[in-house]
Amino acid sequence: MKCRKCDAKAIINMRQHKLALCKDHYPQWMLEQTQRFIEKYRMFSLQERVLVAVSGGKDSLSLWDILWQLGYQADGLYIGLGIDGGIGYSDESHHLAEKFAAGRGLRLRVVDVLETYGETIPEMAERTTRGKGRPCAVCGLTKRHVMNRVARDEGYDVLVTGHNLDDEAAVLFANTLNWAPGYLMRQGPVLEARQGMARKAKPLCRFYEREMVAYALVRGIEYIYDECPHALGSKTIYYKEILNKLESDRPGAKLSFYLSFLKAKEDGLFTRPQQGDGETGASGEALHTCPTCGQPTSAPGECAFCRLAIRIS
Ligand code: Q46
Ligand code: ZN
Ligand code: ZN
Repeated sequence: MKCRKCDAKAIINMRQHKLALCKDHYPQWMLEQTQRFIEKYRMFSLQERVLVAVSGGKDSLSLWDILWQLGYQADGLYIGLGIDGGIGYSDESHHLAEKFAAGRGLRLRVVDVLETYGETIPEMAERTTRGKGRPCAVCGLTKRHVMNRVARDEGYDVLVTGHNLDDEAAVLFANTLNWAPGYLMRQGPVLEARQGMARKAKPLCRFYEREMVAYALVRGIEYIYDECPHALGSKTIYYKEILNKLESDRPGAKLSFYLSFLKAKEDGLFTRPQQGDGETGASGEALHTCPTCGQPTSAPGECAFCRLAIRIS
């Protein structure tokens, strides 16, 4: 198959866009599309300071690469979770993130959870679930807390993550199965800044996972291939498999599921219940401020993270 824009061999065929592109035109198209989404959803401007949450995986490193090429002021944030899983997962992902930043002269901020809070994520999970649960709940809570803290303390205007369309469609699917109105209301390409928290944006939310893999490969980005060992058997992976089946029968199904949701939201399908003047949390409840860390929390008193973490400093 030939590239739509020149005679060279296409490296990717995007059936949902009826578009095949070569190794030169594909990355260029990704840059143009990302810029278009940044503007369309009013994510951030060239004058704003952007913090990219970097895991060492293909999505976050590709996102950082795209923003760097587009001329945004984007620093990276790597959070050392202390996950080994027999493959040295955290060490390897940290090494790749450092290498990526050094190769482009970019600034990578690093927060090591063990150094900062005295325990790795698996240790925190072991203590709090007595070895019974997955570390993902503790991990998600910690990552959100650290990202918000660094964005606020270091004066970033926006925090961006590398969630792609497959991630967003799987989350949407889960939230729809549960009819979780608070989460549905907050899902989207941008979440505005609120009560001491930076704006959040997902510039890759309209790109398929396979498009992200192709971008990383064509740009020669070295990323960690292995998933976090704790992701195995997760519900998200199960939902992704279901959506992949749907997509293979109906190319474009995932994109249309996500875009139709955004359109329905825009048309007012989900409206916020009256809550007075205050901010509300994921389930529509009023927000309070944690007296220890100053981040918003849904109940009065310390937030879930401060209740979880042992403080060593
Ligand atoms: S890193 Fe953390 Fe994920 Fe690993 S422990 Fe679970 S939440 S699976 S995105
Ligand atoms: Zn071409
Ligand atoms: Zn707190």
